[in-house]
Amino acid sequence: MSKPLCLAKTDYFPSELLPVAVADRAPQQTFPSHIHEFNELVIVWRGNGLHIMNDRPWLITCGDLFYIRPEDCHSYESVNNLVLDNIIYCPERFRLGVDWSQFLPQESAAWRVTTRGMALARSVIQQLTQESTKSDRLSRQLSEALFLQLLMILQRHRYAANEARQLPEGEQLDLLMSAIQGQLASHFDLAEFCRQHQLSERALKQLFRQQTGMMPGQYIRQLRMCRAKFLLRSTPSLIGDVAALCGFDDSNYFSVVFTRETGLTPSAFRQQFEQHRQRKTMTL
Ligand code: RM4
Ligand code: NI
Repeated sequence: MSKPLCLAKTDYFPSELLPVAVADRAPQQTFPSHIHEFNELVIVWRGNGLHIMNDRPWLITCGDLFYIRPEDCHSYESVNNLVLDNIIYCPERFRLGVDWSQFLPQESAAWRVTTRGMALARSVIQQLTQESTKSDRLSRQLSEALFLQLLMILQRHRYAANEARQLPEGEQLDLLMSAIQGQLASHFDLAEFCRQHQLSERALKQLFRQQTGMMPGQYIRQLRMCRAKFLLRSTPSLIGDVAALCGFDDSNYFSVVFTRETGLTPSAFRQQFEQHRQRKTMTL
């Protein structure tokens, strides 16, 4: 096999003094196999494409992160609106007394970054983009410091692409809450939710109870009742439709549950407000 293309520092860094540069690719076109005279971090923002690294193919999309050493050989194929940033750097140009090996994985590896991590990285990269074009001493130091900050953020918010990610507890709850809210009109299956997100159902229920003082099932029932009360009061929808919007297929069963919870049947509940409204308009 012929030797792969090697990208030269002089072609990609505006000056010999600069330790870091941001090469944004919006879009990243297909690009032939190459190695580099420098190191490279690849952060994928949007779109998708096939990234081949050391003969291994990766289907990449937003949130993917690669740490690429000079000798790693990679290419981009069959790209589709792929948008990424290459943060390229030359360790021998670093001047801050930092043990960089702490912040760079030893093996070249593929990672995923959480949405929060991506947002934090984006803002540091924006600053770095500005700073890294200037070659005075302070700008070089600031670029190096920003690069260090970026590495730390990535380290904190990344997880190995091939491992199931254990969400932090706060995020587990956020995910559960938004799934519940989004599915009030249909049946919410906690066991299925836990399977999908590789969470332990028992631990999640316990966490939920600790944080809310309720069990998930109770919470869902109460949310449904709140929605039902609101709809009965503020819309002319038929009771059967209100039932369906609150996740009850059977409107008789809805009435039973509603009456048990509130002490009034759905229509009696609605009537309360109608009488109230009528009285109000009469006195006007
Ligand atoms: C290319 C491609 C390469 C990168 C250079 C700097 O478009 O992304 O991987 O090494 O830019
Ligand atoms: Ni490259």
